[in-house]
Amino acid sequence: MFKKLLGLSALSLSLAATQVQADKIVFAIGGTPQSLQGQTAQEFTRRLQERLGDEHQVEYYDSGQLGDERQLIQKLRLGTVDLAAISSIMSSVSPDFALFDLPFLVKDRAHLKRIDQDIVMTDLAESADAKGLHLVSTWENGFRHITNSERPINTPQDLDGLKIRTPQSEWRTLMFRTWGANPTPMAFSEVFVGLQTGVVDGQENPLSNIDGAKFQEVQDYLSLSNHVYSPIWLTAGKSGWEKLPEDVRTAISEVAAETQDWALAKGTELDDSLLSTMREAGMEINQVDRNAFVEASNPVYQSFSEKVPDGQALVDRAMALAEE
Ligand code: EAX
Repeated sequence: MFKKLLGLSALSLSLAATQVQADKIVFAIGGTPQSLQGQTAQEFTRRLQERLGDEHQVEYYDSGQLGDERQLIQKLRLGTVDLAAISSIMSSVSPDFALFDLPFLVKDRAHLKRIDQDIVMTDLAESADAKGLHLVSTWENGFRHITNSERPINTPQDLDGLKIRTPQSEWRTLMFRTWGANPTPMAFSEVFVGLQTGVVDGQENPLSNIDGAKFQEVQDYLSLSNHVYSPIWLTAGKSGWEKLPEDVRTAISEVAAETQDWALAKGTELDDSLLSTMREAGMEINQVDRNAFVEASNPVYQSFSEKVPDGQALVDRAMALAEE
């Protein structure tokens, strides 16, 4: 009798254990909680948890606690992380994502939404799929600007010799090398100390990432360049995604799409309000000479059309979507 009971409870315990494991959805980002990607990820987590109810538990980690974006991609493929937000380094997964590393291509958020619908969720999602990743939704990192500790950047010549930290993306380093800077790729979590100790002179990020990581405390100049619009993709590992129950996949996809609208609206609002935050922090702010930068950017477009299969066609399609 006792033996039987013991056997039963051991069985139900192990069943419960598998169940808890199967129903946990691990979600991680590299950014800080205050950044737009952090706020978006929290909003998504809250909405998804509400939608899924008690049977599933969304476990959320930020600030690179589960690894930087490069490591998160590995973990998505291994299935130890279910969902992650991946930004600029998607171009290292598949080069067509470097479409977002073409300077001044994305005009505004309305243009972005059309590119998302007609190019990202079709062509780029297919490329990601071939590399073992499932693209769930395009969220916002934001329009990027340049900060540094030496001087205002007006033209590419002003970048001459400056060590500018970039994400670990060969396209972003190409862009900054083309403009005359000395690009230094490193993980986001190392940037504050890099700027503080002078290992690098500057960096480039959207205002919400700058504020989220408090770069204004260690940088004197903010040059508004809007050089690229940087999306952040909610991504799953392909095989992990296929193993999720269908209702969970639907819930994730629908909640992620709603969260995209939230993120774009929030991004618009932050672009405005964070300028005052930067000014109040004592940064000297200027607008770059956009035409000078556009003129200096041709080699990046050239390289994209040479190196990326159907690259020129992608650029033409993206540009045509600006007109609507
Ligand atoms: O979490 O590495 C970067 O600069 C990216 O903007 C990243 O998304 C920050």
